[in-house]
Amino acid sequence: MSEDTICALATAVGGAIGVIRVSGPQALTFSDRLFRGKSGKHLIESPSHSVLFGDAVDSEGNIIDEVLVSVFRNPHSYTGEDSVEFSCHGSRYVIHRILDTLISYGCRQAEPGEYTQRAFLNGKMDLSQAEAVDDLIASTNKATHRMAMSQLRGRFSSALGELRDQLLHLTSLLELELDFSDHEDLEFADRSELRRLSSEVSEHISRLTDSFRAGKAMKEGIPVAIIGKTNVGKSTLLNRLLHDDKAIVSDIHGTTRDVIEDTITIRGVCFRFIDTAGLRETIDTIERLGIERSYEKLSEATIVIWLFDTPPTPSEREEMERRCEGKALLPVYNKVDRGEAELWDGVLCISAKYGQGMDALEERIYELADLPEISENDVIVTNARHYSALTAAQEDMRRVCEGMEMGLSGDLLSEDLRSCIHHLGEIVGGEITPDETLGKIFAEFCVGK
Ligand SMILES: Nc1nc2c(ncn2[C@@H]2O[C@H](COP(=O)(O)OP(=O)(O)OP(=O)(O)O)[C@@H](O)[C@H]2O)c(=O)[nH]1
Ligand SMILES: [Mg+2]
Repeated sequence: MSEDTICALATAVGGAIGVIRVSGPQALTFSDRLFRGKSGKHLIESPSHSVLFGDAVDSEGNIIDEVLVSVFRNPHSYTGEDSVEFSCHGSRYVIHRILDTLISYGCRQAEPGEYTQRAFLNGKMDLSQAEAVDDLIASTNKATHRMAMSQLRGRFSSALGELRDQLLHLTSLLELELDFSDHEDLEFADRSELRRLSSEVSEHISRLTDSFRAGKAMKEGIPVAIIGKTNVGKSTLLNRLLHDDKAIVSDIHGTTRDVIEDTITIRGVCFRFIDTAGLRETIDTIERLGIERSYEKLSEATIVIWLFDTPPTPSEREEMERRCEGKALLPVYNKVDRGEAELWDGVLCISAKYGQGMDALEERIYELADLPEISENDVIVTNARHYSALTAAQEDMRRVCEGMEMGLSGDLLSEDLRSCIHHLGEIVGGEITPDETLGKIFAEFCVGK
């Protein structure tokens, strides 16, 4: 348990109400000095989960604000420590006076994520759940919300727990085999069961690792690049999709020179649309750099909208298909309002300027994303730290399986198994998680969470 008591504003500045959190061994004592209850009741006498109404007063007895105070007693609080939450009015001035008073009594301003870090250190949640708190705060749509909730509720942790159990079972079977091997008259234990178990574990880890592609895409937005020649209407389309005048539009060829991107949600899925510099031969250095970036963005995209306003030649088509190998390529004819739709049988026709065909385009984009429908029970890896630990664990298991095939001795196999257990343990924050790792994880959080 931490020795110092921390305080911070947990809500955003500027709302009607501000919530100030206090947590630590002296949370009740410090808060009680600041609080004058209408009923005359003191916070230190209040049971856990009670709410009191009264005044917040400074050290000289001046009333700062009327407040509602919630009391949570160790261990029944978010952090697992004694905690108090003041709901005051959202004035910046009021909030600062309350925080200053608490600090003058001995509280310390909390670091980013320090409440959640304490919750983790006090065993209220494991590391992956703590990280899910941050994801939940950042969630902007159904998919990211579901993934964060599933992780917060420990679905991922329990999947990892199951894997750990299987790995421990494997290790114990190997140890048994080692014990037997001391007796020369006994044969090696049957390895087919070991092999079956190993490949089961290995497959399970691979499934988790594979889910990262979708998880990452859903969290950061599925990248959709808008590519095409100059002046075909790429920036107009971006603006139309975003419902915003984000990119400059003009009839001058080569208007867009840098990459412009932003995210929107289509049917609950986050897409990141990327407008790029139009493709053409040019001697302009800046424009050429822009075009190079267009190709870079194209290579990062999952879906490529290839926009044109005149028919592409077969060789242009070939070139685009070559560049988009492994991606979803969506050819789209723009400026259909000019009335040439009949030329474009089978091609999606839109008018970015006037909005024709946009519903069909969004529908196609959604289909091409080809995302699995996720429920709160699905385990999808969304965090790069988890992914790299899983990749390491997968590599350990590959060696185990290979070793089994080659008939390696049990002690060599156990080493890789232990390494695998260790890598999986890193995700939930095993017995020893270095301070540096924790520092990095929680530094990403906001203050007050
Ligand atoms: N008629 C018509 N004109 C359009 C449409 N979409 C875009 N335009 C016009 O086409 C011109 C070029 O549009 P932009 O969006 O700047 O084209 P771009 O592809 O981003 O061009 P660069 O940035 O130069 O590569 C502008 O004058 C737009 O108003 C459309 O659907 N119909
Ligand atoms: Mg443009």
